[in-house]
Amino acid sequence: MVHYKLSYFPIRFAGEVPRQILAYAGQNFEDDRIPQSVWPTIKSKMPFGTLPVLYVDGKPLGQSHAISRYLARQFGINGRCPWEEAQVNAIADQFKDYFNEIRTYNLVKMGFAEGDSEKLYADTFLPNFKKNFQFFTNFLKSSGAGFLIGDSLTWVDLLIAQHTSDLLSDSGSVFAASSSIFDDFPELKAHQKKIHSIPNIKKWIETRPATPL
Ligand SMILES: N[C@@H](CCC(=O)N[C@@H](CS)C(=O)NCC(=O)O)C(=O)O
Repeated sequence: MVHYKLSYFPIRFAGEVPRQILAYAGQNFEDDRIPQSVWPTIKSKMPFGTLPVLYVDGKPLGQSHAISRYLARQFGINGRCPWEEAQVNAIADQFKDYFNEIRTYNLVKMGFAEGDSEKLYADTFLPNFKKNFQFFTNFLKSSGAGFLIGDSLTWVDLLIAQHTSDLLSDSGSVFAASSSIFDDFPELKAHQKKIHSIPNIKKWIETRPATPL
């Protein structure tokens, strides 16, 4: 049997989707949560000097989206054909662009940078949130099955649903925003409920360590 170890900091953020894919697949895996105090001693041993890193029978793989794609392909949630795979990749890349656009806001919310979080919320977060959630809504409408791509779960459903959940703060997130921002995006709210009701995902969310981000 393959041994999976997912090393990341003791937060959800970039480690959470790989963990959820493994949980969805019913895989036993080592949920390795590295304290900040230990990080400087092991940073240089990582493929890109960052976390998360997935170890597959001891072999390391860096970059969160590469990890998610690899695991999703192993467990059948990477899209059902090359076209769907490409669409899944497009959403993942767009999400990365969105996160780059709101990076300063996120850094301030996480306490890693100084700044006026209310101004950043209004000027940086909100316009980018609206722009991107409209894109995601278009994909949901086009699928018609409650998933972003095709008529079954893909890993980008986990990616977007966790972000929605963080914004809605049903997991006590530092990223909690006013729930009224979803007034124009009811499809995304319904999507989050649907994805987080999948039995293995629901169980994971109920039993994972509670963290603020
Ligand atoms: N593009 C990379 C970014 C990785 C990254 O920046 N990880 C952060 C945590 S979210 C990290 O390792 N920070 C510690 C450091 O750079 O020393 C990915 O998605 O895996």
